[in-house]
Amino acid sequence: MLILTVASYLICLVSLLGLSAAEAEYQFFYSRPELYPPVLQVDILKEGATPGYVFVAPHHIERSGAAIYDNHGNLVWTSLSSMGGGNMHSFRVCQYKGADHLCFFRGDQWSTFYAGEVLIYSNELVPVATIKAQNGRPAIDMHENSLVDDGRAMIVNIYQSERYDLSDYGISDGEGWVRNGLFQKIDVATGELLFEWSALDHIPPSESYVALGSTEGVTAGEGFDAGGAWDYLHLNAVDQNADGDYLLSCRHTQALYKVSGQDGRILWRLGGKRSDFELGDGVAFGYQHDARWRFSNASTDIITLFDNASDSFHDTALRSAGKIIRLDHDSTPPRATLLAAFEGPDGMPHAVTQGSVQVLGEHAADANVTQSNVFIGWGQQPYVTEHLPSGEIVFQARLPAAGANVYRAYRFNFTAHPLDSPALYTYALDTDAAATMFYMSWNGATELAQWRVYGRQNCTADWTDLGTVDKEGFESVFEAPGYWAYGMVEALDQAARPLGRSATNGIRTFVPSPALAQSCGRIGCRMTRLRGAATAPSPGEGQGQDQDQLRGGCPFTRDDKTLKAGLSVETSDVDPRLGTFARGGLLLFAGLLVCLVLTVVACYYYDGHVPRLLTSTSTSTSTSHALVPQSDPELEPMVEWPENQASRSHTRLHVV
Ligand SMILES: *[C@@H]1O[C@H](CO)[C@@H](O)[C@H](O)[C@H]1NC(C)=O
Ligand SMILES: *[C@@H]1O[C@H](CO)[C@@H](O)[C@H](O)[C@H]1NC(C)=O
Ligand SMILES: *[C@@H]1O[C@H](CO)[C@@H](O)[C@H](O)[C@H]1NC(C)=O
Ligand SMILES: *[C@@H]1O[C@H](CO)[C@@H](O)[C@H](O)[C@H]1NC(C)=O
Ligand SMILES: CC(=O)N[C@H]1CO[C@H](CO)[C@@H](O)[C@@H]1O
Repeated sequence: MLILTVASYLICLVSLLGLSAAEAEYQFFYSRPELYPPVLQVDILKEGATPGYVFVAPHHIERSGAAIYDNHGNLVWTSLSSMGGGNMHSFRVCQYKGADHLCFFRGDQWSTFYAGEVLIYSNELVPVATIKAQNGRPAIDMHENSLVDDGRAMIVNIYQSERYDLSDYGISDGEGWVRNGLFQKIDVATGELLFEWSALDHIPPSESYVALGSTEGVTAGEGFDAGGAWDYLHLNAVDQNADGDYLLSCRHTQALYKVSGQDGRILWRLGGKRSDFELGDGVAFGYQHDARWRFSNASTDIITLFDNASDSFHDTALRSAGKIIRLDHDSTPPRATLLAAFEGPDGMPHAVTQGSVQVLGEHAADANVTQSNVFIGWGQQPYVTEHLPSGEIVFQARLPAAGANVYRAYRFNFTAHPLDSPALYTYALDTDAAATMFYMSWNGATELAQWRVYGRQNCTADWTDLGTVDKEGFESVFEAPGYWAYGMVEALDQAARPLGRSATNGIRTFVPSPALAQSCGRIGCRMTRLRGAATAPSPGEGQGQDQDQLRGGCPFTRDDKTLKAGLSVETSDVDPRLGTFARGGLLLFAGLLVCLVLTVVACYYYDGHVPRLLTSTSTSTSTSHALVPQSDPELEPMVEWPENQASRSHTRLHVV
């Protein structure tokens, strides 16, 4: 017996060691089990990092969507709640109607481009504007969307397959096809098209470095049909300056172009086969992204771009980099000079596709831009970094979810007042229980600082104030002494002003039956799949009817607004310090519960059933741009992912 016990504890220890090596990819919340968002792992946070949230929209993962995290990796908001998931890109704060809004692209992927629309959300986290392509063009592509003209107009890009005479390139027994790059400037309020530009009118296919039918630059296309049109240009960024001219980045010609806002003429080319500039040391770039104007006067432009690879910047190691480049138009010939280059984390592979460069702080748009911190998204490598002007990394985080890509990443401050309400889950082991557990969260509520917790024994009783607990991460936990049949929580801001409440009829506390209780502890019940009991029993006809019990929730009543200033409550004599004390106990108990579960799993292992828990946790999903539309994870049958949860059951450890 003793040997068995010792053995099981040893197994437990070994399992724990193995598990701590495996990284959590997704996180589980008791109050919002349907969210299951990806983890943002923060590896470096040093003095000098700019306050503000991290905005990312990871894609090519099981739970793609837009998300906001804080500097410690705590989830602040995920789209998986209100608008679902799917492919979203360039998720960021934008200035619309003079106030902070959220802007992002949403759509489906086809080959190397997308078809979708651009959405603007208010700080109540609801949609207020949708931008669609105009002028009979195909749907908007994901590569660019930016608000200009004080938020009145949006620049978007479009990929359009067009017939093109490719006989010079070897296609003469039928029509040839080229993928054109267009951009439009659209009035947000009216949808009116203000400006349109089409690359095939100005940039010939001969400027391309990505030969027809080759696989350079991901995929070039064969040129035989509309679907396989030659992606000779790959327009991936459009920026507008104060004069109303445009800066374009074209990945497959490896060049930037200045385009006249008057007549669409190309005013100059930087890089590529026909550069108008002499390139100084380290300027040369290739397959670049996110080109932006930072400062301009009559003689000078300062621009930033994300260079996936520089052939000349570094002699020993070819690495992706964010670059700040100065263009001197008055020198002869015009000159491009590298002012700064920011390299990614040590050991990070090249970011072959995607990527972004954001300049932070007061010098972001003046001639002293090189005195600024720079925030970089590493595209195909799911890293984000913030650099001091010296290049030193003061913030570094990554998304461990298998397959994660982030097209563009940003840092912003943002204040949101979500239109929805806080979520709550309450649990007690039995109705004589020593404690009732409260798990609460409010997706996107940036002003939330504290929770006030209420309980009652029946639907007509007054709510009893059980105490308050500080917000901790996305989901907070409160352990109330005694059994409470119904729970409710109220969100409070820094000044203890009420912001909103969970369901005002109360959440019925989950109490396991005596049979189920054997698999439960003080803080909750064991996850069935963790035990390996994967085959569902088939109950006979009518079985269970005698034991069935309805949950018995209180009828919904509309929230009485007059109560907003304060609830009519009884006060309990609960010692508020119990909360902290209880959390310590909670951790200890969680550890023991985990050990117990692991022991059980280990027993299965020795039985010859190799449970997923002990096998590799890197369940890989598609990692590169697929050639088919990406399915929307939100439409996958929900029964699918708890299974995946089991294969990543270590994520459960993350939350307790
Ligand atoms: C433009 O700005 C640069 C950088 O500050 C400065 O050196 C140059 O003199 C300015 N040129 C004009 C024409 O103002
Ligand atoms: C840029 O920095 C220089 C030297 O520190 C300073 O004299 C100048 O005023 C700064 N310009 C701006 C626009 O901040
Ligand atoms: C966020 O606000 C703080 C305080 O005002 C400021 O120091 C910081 O630069 C802001 N962060 C960003 C990304 O703008
Ligand atoms: C509801 O609870 C209150 C306070 O605990 C109690 O006084 C009252 O009798 C209960 N009502 C019913 C119908 O059980
Ligand atoms: C160093 C590096 O990663 N270079 C890559 C940049 O992107 C092009 C196109 O995908 C690749 O061919 C390079 O190898």
